[in-house]
Amino acid sequence: MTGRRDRRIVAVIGDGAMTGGMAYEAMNHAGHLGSPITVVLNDNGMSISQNVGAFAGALQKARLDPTLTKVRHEIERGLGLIPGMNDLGSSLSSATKALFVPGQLFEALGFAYLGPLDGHDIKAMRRALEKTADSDRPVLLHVHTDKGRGYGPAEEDGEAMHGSGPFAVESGRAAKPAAPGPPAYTEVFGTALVKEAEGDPRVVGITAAMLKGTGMNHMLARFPERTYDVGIAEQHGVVFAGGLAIAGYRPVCAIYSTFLQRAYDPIVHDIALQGLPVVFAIDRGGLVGDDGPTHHGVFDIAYMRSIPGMVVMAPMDEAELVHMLHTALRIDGPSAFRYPRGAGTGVALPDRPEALEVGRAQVLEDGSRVALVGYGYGVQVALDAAGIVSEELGVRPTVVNARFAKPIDADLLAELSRTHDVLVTIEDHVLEGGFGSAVLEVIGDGPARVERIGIPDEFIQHGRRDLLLAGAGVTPAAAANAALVALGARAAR
Ligand SMILES: Cc1ncc(C[n+]2csc(CCOP(=O)(O)OP(=O)(O)O)c2C)c(N)n1
Repeated sequence: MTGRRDRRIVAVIGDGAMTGGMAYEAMNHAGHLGSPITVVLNDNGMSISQNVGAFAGALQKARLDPTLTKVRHEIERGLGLIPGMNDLGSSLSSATKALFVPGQLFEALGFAYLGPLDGHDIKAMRRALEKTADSDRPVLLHVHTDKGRGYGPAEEDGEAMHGSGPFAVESGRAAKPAAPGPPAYTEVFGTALVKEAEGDPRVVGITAAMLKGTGMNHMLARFPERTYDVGIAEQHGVVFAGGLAIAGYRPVCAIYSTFLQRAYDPIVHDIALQGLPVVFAIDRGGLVGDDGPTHHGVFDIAYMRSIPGMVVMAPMDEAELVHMLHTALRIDGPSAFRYPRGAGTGVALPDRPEALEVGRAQVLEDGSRVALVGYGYGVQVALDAAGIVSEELGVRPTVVNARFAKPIDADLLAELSRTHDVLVTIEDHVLEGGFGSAVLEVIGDGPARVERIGIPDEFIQHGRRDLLLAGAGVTPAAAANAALVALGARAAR
């Protein structure tokens, strides 16, 4: 027999995480295998915001039920007396079990259910964990905790403190008050969506447990009946959007780039294959900074543009984000636009959104020899790189806002390739399969030479966004250098 069998596996899951389907897939499997695993359900009633869903509702009811509190105390006392969890299962009368619906669900999945216990009672927790260690079958230990327990400001506002920047310990307030500046892309999206929804009753918003994070809180405040938080269930959220689209709605799914990865299959099968007009507002496209490798959104161009019929775009600034949402809602099929974390560029927002011509790039500066073609955030890099190139070369380069990765503006790219010596693509996305790859597919054979600026084929760690971008070589200096070296105007370093 290989593998270690002398250890008991303990998995800890939050009640928020329990809204994701994979939790049930795993429990269904463990219950079938009968594996002696302990699952600790850390139930604090909170996801990032208040937890949502029918199951969360049942947990909440259990939390408030005084009879249950009494039963819980009896269970805790009983724990000291009963040698194995198997016995415990049968020692609870069916009437007691019926009091607790979530418990029944776990029992049906093959788990012995134990709880709810006070997760802050260390002694009771130790006893419970020791007891479950003796059991020869799966056990679910349900514990109640308070989010932020032990630290006043976090107890008061668990949501705000879920993921915080540096703060003053005494007050819990941000160490540095937010500097006034341009609004975040997320906020611009949230308010633009409300405006679109005001003009079109078919528009509905969907978020997966990220109401504030995606700006969908604006939609919830204005149109609660047209806003859906599906929980940490991106896969379901996308299929749900498909259903709404079939029913004649115009669903807008606002999901972070990294979290949308787990909905890839429904995007392909349930949306694109059906040609449904679902809009994917992909927030946190690019490197996100401090949240690190799990949260960088650097694969979405590749995974979206490989899908037939998908329109894939990225705005160069927050004003264009407003236009792209408007454009997406007018496309008779699936579409997506990605935008970065953080503040916009500070441009004025349009009074009236316009529908962009699908598949058309925008020439921002008409120059020669070098064409800097940016996609999304890459356009800002291209604009700055243009200054460096023109200073060193004495010639103004062309700067293009690509807008679309799919359908890509093949006509313009072919013309740029004919009329320039070097074309540099710039994106904050992995080079493999990204925007630059799309350009190579169209004009890889020349005549212009194509250089690509983007994130290398490795996982990027956490850190300040500007430092990470510099480390990855997605900077004006790197883009200008690529152009100048390719032209022979600078020696390769
Ligand atoms: C797939 C996915 N979707 C959304 C998020 C964002 N997210 C991070 S923590 C969190 C809430 C988790 O709540 P819970 O599991 O109850 O843990 P708690 O923080 O309350 O202990 C969410 C929605 C994520 N990390 N992953």
